Amino acid sequence: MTARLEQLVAGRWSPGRADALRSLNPARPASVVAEGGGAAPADVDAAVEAAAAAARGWARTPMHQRGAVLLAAADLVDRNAEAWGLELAAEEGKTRAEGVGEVRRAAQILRYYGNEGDRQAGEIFASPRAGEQILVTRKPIGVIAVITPFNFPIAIPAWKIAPALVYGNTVVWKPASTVPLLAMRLAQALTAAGLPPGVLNLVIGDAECGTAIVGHDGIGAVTFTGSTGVGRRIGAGAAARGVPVQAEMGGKNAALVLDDADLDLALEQVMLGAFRSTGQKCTATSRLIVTDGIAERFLSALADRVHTLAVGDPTDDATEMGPVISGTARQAISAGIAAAVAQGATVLAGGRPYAEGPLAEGYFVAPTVVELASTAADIWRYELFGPVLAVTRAADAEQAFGLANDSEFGLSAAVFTQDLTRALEAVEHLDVGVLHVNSESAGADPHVPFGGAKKSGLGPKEQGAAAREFFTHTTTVYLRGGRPGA
Ligand code: UN1
Repeated sequence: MTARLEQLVAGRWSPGRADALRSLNPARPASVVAEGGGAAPADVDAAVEAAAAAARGWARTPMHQRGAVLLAAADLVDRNAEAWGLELAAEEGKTRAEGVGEVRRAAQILRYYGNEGDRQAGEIFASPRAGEQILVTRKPIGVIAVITPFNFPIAIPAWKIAPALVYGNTVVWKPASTVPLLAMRLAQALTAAGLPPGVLNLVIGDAECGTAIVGHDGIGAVTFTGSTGVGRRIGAGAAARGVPVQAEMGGKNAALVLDDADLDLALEQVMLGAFRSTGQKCTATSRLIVTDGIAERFLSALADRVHTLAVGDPTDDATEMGPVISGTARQAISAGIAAAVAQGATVLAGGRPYAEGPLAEGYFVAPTVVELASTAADIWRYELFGPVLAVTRAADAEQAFGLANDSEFGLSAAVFTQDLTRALEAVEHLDVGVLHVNSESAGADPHVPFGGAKKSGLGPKEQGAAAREFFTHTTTVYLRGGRPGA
């Protein structure tokens, strides 16, 4: 059954005034998941106006009360986890188990920020002057533009919208147009939880609609997760207008399997890092560096495991990996694999398109492992955002660290070793925003900073206390009593 795609502006749900948008099931593209009018420029204007009109009242609402709305929404999201997780699998293509897990994760994020009122709200410093204290208080920015990607259709929106709201901002949110149903689910939960009209506005539209939002005069800050190209364009445009930006962009994340690793553990974790969510995570493992002592053994076990990975309809419980998001994505990833082979890579597993049957009809890409002839290959540098792992060998740990750092990106990495000294060297040498020791390169908890080093991101990090940096500004108050000498 096709869901009705609607916009939420000023507390009212209605179809947008632009051409119809539809989201498809990437495993069976003939089946339409949601359909309805996309957002037109007039819808964007109305959404920004509504958010601006709601800003003052929401900013004055006590933080505990704002948090209570998030906590109530978290309960609703949790209660619907099974149903919405299944919808997520059908609309985005990750497996049902991952879909349900993601919906629960969204609830966990809402809960974390829902409790923000119980935490420290600012700081007090001593003053060099008698009778004075210096307070640093936090205030909301105003209207935040939230632009979210397809790959975590409910968790990433939650981790941007929840802090934006709890710190007193209002929001105009544009999700990826491939996943409108899950966006509507989150907005429905927040509305049903008691969010006042206009505090959250959902506009679902094309890239032009996104450009209209981030370039709108009424926007006070932009938070974005998505491709490097789009993130940099948003950053440049916003900087020219003096608008702060938080952009979470590319990764080319390495897993390093060193000679002393527990190979069974490393194999299981590399599989998860590379192929969960069909490799469509900015934190996915897309490069694998193995040291010579274990290279043969590890790569042959990896190829065997990849060959048996169950690829299919993500709503089927036996499936371990679903499709990629679209035909365009399938084509770009397949072209990336072909280019790697043309540049001398050896295919250890996968590598070929599905020629017939349901896997050829859906947007499926075979889980693929290629061993590179040289790290000059494009696949070593450019993110494919799909189930493709590029492998190279290193003589020792030191060379492995150097190879891992050989990237303009520095989002996450995973290192597998049982040697504490090596693990500490990895912490020191690897230039990344998130480092996993003996676990896969993806995964992030809501109470700690998330974001990349080098060119993976712009602006303050996300999550935990880091989110407060972005979603508030400070007022430094030199506070003295009114009576002279007192
Ligand atoms: C995770 O590693 O679980 O777009 C989260 C992404 C990241 C989130 C990754 N911003 O994939």
